[in-house]
Parts: sequence; C-alpha cells; structure tokens
Amino acid sequence: MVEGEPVNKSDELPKVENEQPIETEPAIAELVVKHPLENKWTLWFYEQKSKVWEENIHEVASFDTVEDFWCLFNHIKRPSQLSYQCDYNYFKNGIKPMWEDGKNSAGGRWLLQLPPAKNNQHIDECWKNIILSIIGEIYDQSSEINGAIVNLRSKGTKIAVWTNNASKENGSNIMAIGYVKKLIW
Ligand code: MGP
Repeated sequence: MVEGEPVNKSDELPKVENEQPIETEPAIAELVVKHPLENKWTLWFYEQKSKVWEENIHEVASFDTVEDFWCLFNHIKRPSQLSYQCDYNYFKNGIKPMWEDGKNSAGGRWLLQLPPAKNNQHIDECWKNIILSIIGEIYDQSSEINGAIVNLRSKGTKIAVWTNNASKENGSNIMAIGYVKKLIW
C-alpha cells in the first residue's frame, strides 16, 4: 500500500465465488399514528409560593391524543413524589381549574380523602385511574365532567372530580358519575 493512497476496504474482504448481490430491504416508511381523545385537556400545576391563590396556579401543557398524554404523564413527578402544598389539575381545555370559571360555578365535586401521599403508591394508582377514566371518557355523563384535581397536603391527600351541574334536578347523573368513580377507585 502506498502511503496516502485511498483504501477501498471492500477490495480487502475475501470474496465468495458466484456471490449474488445482496438485496437491501426497502425502507419502510414508519407510520406515526396518534390516537385522538374526545377532548383536548390541559394540565395545570399549583405550588404554594404566594399568599394569593391565583398567583400559584400555572398552565403547563395541553394534549389531545393518547400518546401525548402519556408523554406528559410519564415525564412529570407522580403525586407521591411531590411536595406538600402542590396540586395537579387536569381540566378540559378552556376551563380554568377554579370555582370562578363559568363552567365550574354551577358545578360540584366528587371527593376522595386519602392519607398523605408521600411515598404512597396507592395514591399514584388512584390518581392515574381517575385521570384515565376522565380523559378516556368512560362515563355516560362525561360531558358533565370538567376535570380532576389532586391536592397534596400534609394533613392528607384529596382527589376530586369536578362536574358542571350540581343542581338537584341533575341528581341521577351526579350519582351515576359517583357510582362509576367508586368502581375504579
Ligand atoms: P384547597 O387548596 O382546595 O384545599 O383550598 P386545602 O389546602 O386542603 O384547604 P382546605 O380549606 O380545604 O382545608 C385552600 C384555599 O385555596 C381555599 O380556602 C381558597 O382560599 C383557595 N382556593 C382553592 N380553590 C380551589 C380556589 C379557587 O378555585 N378559587 C379561588 N379564588 N381560591 C381557591
């Protein structure tokens, strides 16, 4: 070999007699199909820093497909890993996770009171099941569900499903939501 001369590596490889050219696999275009949800949802995060409640709550991200939900959900801390005085809020896009929002003002909530969340995987599991049930819209009355909140507090954890119609006349729908919720919690 002359120094500095380009080397054709293939010339150095032993040759098989009557070698057939190897057909390379045609490139298969990868289909990226995302599975749409019925609604677009927004995650809000509350962390107590200021004394003014509204200043502590921030919009984080929105998603409207199953894949984007898992990207977000698996990327953030589980409730059992959060500090106390923090909340996660998943609400239908366009509804703020506060009483003052017009979609919440005539509504109510189903509330589950649990022990403090720190290192409690049962709470993580409950929270995941509730979120999957609301974004998956497993309730016949899913249109009445606005969102869900987990409050991490040292005195105990609260998981709530917020609904949009707490009127007496709507009693049977409210109870039906509570019944399904009870099955999955
Ligand atoms: P919280 O965070 O829902 O429960 O409400 P926590 O910390 O367990 O306290 P407790 O009162 O249930 O024992 C705490 C406080 O935050 C409320 O008393 C309100 O001052 C404020 N707050 C909570 N929410 C959900 C709202 C809201 O939607 N709007 C406004 N303006 N204040 C709220």
